[in-house]
Amino acid sequence: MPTVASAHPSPYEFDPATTALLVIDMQRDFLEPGGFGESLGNDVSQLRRTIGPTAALLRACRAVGLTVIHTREGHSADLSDCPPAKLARGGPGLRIGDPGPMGRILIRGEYGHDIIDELAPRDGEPVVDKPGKGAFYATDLGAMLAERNIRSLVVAGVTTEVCVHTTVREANDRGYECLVLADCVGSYFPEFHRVALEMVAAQGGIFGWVAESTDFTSSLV
Ligand code: C5J
Repeated sequence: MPTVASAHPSPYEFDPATTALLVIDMQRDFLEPGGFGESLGNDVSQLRRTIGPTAALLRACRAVGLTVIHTREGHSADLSDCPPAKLARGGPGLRIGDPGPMGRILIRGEYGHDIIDELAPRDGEPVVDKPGKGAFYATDLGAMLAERNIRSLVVAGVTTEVCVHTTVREANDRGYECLVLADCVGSYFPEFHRVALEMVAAQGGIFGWVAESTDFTSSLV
C-alpha cells in the first residue's frame, strides 16, 4: 500500500484504486482580480502560489490514472440557490449575481465562475457545481464517490479555512480519509491557512492528515 511517510500527524496510507484527488474551487472568481474573492476585499494574489504545485499534482495523478474530481462554487442565474445571508456579502454593486469584469459574480456559466486555464479539467474528469462551501451539500459528490468505490480523498484548492475545511469536515464525517496538501491549498489570510492546516492534523488527526504535494506524488510511483 502506498504511504506518505511524512504526513502529519502520522503516515497516510492509501490505495490508489480507491483514492480520488479533489480540487476545490480553483476558479477565476477566487484567484483573479474582479471576481468574488476580490469583491469581498481580499488580495487574490495570495492564492496564486498554489497554482504551480497543483498543476504538477494534476499531472502526476493523471499519469497514474488516479480519479480526479473538480468542484466549483456558484449559483444559478436566478439566484434561487443562494441564501439571503450569502447574497448580502460584498459591497453594493459587487455582490453575487452583480455584473463584473468576468461576468456576473459567482454565477454558473459566467467566465469568472470557471476553473483557471492552468488547472482546466480534462475530458472525463467530473466537475461538481456546489452552491455552498462544502462539496457534499446539495451536490451528487457523495453518490459519485460511492459509484467509484472511493474511500480516500487527497485535497487541493481554495480557500484553506473555508471551502477546503468545510469539505474535509463533511468528508471526514462520511468516513473518507482525507489528506490535505499544504502547498496546494491557499487562503487570502496566511495566518488562517497555517492554523487551518494545524486544525486538520491536531488531536491525532481530528479530521485528516496534512502533507506536501511532492511527498504525496513521490509515493505514487
Ligand atoms: C469562499 C471558497 N472562500 N471556495 N469560497 O468563499 O473557499
